[in-house]
Amino acid sequence: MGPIYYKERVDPERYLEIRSDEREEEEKMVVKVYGPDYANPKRVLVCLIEKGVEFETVPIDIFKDENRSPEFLKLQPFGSVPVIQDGDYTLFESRAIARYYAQKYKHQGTDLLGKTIEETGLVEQWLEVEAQCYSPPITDLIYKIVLDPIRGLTPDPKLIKESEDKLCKVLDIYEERLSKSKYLAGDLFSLADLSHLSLTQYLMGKMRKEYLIRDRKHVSAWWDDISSRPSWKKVIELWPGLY
Ligand SMILES: N[C@@H](CCC(=O)N[C@@H](CS)C(=O)NCC(=O)O)C(=O)O
Repeated sequence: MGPIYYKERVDPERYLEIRSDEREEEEKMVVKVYGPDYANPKRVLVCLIEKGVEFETVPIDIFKDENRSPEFLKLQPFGSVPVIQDGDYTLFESRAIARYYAQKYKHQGTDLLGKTIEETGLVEQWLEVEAQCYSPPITDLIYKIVLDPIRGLTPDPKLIKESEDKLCKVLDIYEERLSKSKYLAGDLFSLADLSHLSLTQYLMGKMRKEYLIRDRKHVSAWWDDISSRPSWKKVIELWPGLY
């Protein structure tokens, strides 16, 4: 799919009011998100939609090594997506980008960081849990079950089982936590919950591992809640990717 210019929340009347040269200048400033078809970039897309920030997408095909081109490596020296360009400002690492926009537009769209520093502390705690404990085993599963076969590699069932066991231990802790609070950081839907959407969606789709979520009553209710947000539905409608 080619680039998508996402500006649903912008009032179209406002565009009629500004002169076309100003409009051109404004469009140059629209946030560019590279690699919308993959899971980690979707963390950024859903965050931008929740915050009501306009953006456009730049497709990058990692199966054709477009992420290894010299131009792309100038933006992201490690060769992975996402990267954003916001005017002259470039940023990579999906969670850093999501934190940046949650903070930059703290008072616009959904507040994803909490009202007090204590709430923000809990949001940060669960964001770290997502990055350090949840993401590694689920990413291993995605590589073994979805991505490696596309590259012609045969998955090893023993390694799949090991990653699944690791993920189960993390999900058991989530089940306990979510039996006590609606969302990970408390009563608010936050960046911590949002950050789980893009990888968890894989379990529910092509990987056929939805039982990992459905076998846990509170995790299952939490997933139904966060994945039915209009922002996430929009992301998977516009960029279905490999789900
Ligand atoms: N920690 C990084 C991970 C980025 C990442 O692994 N992106 C994948 C796509 S979801 C990618 O670019 N893979 C291709 C590669 O690294 O060669 C982030 O959150 O932005």
